[in-house]
Amino acid sequence: MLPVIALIGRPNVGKSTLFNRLTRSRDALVADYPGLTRDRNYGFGKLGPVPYLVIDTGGVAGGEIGIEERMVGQTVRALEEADAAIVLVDAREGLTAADEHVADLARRHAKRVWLAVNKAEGQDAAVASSEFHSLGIGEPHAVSAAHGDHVSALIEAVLDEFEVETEEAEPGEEEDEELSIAVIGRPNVGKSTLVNRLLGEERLVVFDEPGTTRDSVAVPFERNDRKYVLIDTAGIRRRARVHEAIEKFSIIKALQAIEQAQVVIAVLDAHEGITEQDVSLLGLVLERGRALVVVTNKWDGLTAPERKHVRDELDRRLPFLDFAERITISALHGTAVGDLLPAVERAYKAAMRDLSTTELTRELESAVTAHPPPMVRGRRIRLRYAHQGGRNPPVIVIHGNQTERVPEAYRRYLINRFRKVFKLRGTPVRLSFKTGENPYKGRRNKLTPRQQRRRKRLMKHVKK
Ligand SMILES: Nc1nc2c(ncn2[C@@H]2O[C@H](COP(=O)(O)OP(=O)(O)OP(=O)(O)O)[C@@H](O)[C@H]2O)c(=O)[nH]1
Ligand SMILES: [Mg+2]
Repeated sequence: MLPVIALIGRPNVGKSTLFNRLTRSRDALVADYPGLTRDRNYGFGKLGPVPYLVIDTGGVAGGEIGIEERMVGQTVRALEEADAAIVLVDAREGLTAADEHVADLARRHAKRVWLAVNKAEGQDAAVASSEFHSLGIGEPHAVSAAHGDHVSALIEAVLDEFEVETEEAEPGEEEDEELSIAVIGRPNVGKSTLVNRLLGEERLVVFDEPGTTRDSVAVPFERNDRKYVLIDTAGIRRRARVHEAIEKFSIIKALQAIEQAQVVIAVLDAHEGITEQDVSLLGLVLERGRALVVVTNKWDGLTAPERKHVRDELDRRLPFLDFAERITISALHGTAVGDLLPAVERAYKAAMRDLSTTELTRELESAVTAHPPPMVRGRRIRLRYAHQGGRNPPVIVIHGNQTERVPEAYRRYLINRFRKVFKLRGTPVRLSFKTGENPYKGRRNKLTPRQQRRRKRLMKHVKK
């Protein structure tokens, strides 16, 4: 389980700015796809050694009723789902009554509280912090969310007591180990019915316990001599009870399940269509780099034009998921449910594929020959060689010059080439660019044309 951090504070103190900073590190490897929303309230993050989840909340002003009440409600829920809260205040505006109100909420509902004095760039930390001691929620940490000052130190302090999860361990790497699958989706899309179908009746009685708000249920099972673990976020219940159960939907629970799983089955509802919540949850699967199978449930009883409409919607709303296999099913009748595990296996196999440096570099060269990267500031971006930097999801490391300037569209072009050639269907693919050390960096303007030619020759030498 990842530690969960909630960001709370009155309006405009910089919660969303801090959220972006705390979640960006992981996004850096993820291409910007059209349709992939980044303005959301939940995110994966990893700024230091410990990965975590962050919740952004709306501002709590204190006083007025109406919107304010809803905000407080949301904030309290976030605090209850979180392991720790960071209360943000504004160094420029100083202490306000609303800050007292927020501190009070934190005291009452948060498990652990940290105090961040934001917008403190260019100020003496002790001076910026001094008046906030009186909030009585601990030592103030002067930070600048916008500039990133002291944000790492703050987050490391917050996470200090949580275990370091060794992310690179890649559980289930050996063939005979179990494959863990998370089933995620909005309430009432049919997750529990599907899980029941996958597991078979006999298993269900044993796991007839509704999950708590935070915990998902992990159920081991075997199919065709292969061991699986199903991580169910809805709480697995006996068939008869599936319909009575009012599911308590928690994005945090879904994110924890995504984190734990090797492959995600995302369930959509053909009758309801695709909602904002579906889009943002699926975006998070992509950002976390999980292999994915997209399942559209309740396919029974739809007319041909309705089916076409749903397919078109999928294309239109989820273009960033075109890498994933799509399967239409009826969990209720069991139609096509048997296609799921084979698709999960294909996705996992793609996610775990070994890519050779020779083949990657050859493909990079042919991609560059077909479409050279653009010129930037009069110099062409050079991409020289590629090798694999990780699995599940596959990371392809590309070395060259000016690589930090490779445009998004070009990154997507490369990803699509690699995806096609190496058959990486079902898994996100990440590119990581490395610019070679240039010993003349920063001195370019001082060189005469002759020196520049000499430098070029030297650089060739350095590369070998
Ligand atoms: N100077 C400075 N400005 C900042 C800093 N952090 C955030 N801001 C600015 O403060 C304003 C509000 O930032 P947001 O991150 O939207 O604040 P918020 O707390 O999410 O606001 P609500 O969601 O409306 O409650 C924006 O104009 C930010 O650019 C900082 O560290 N320094
Ligand atoms: Mg905000």
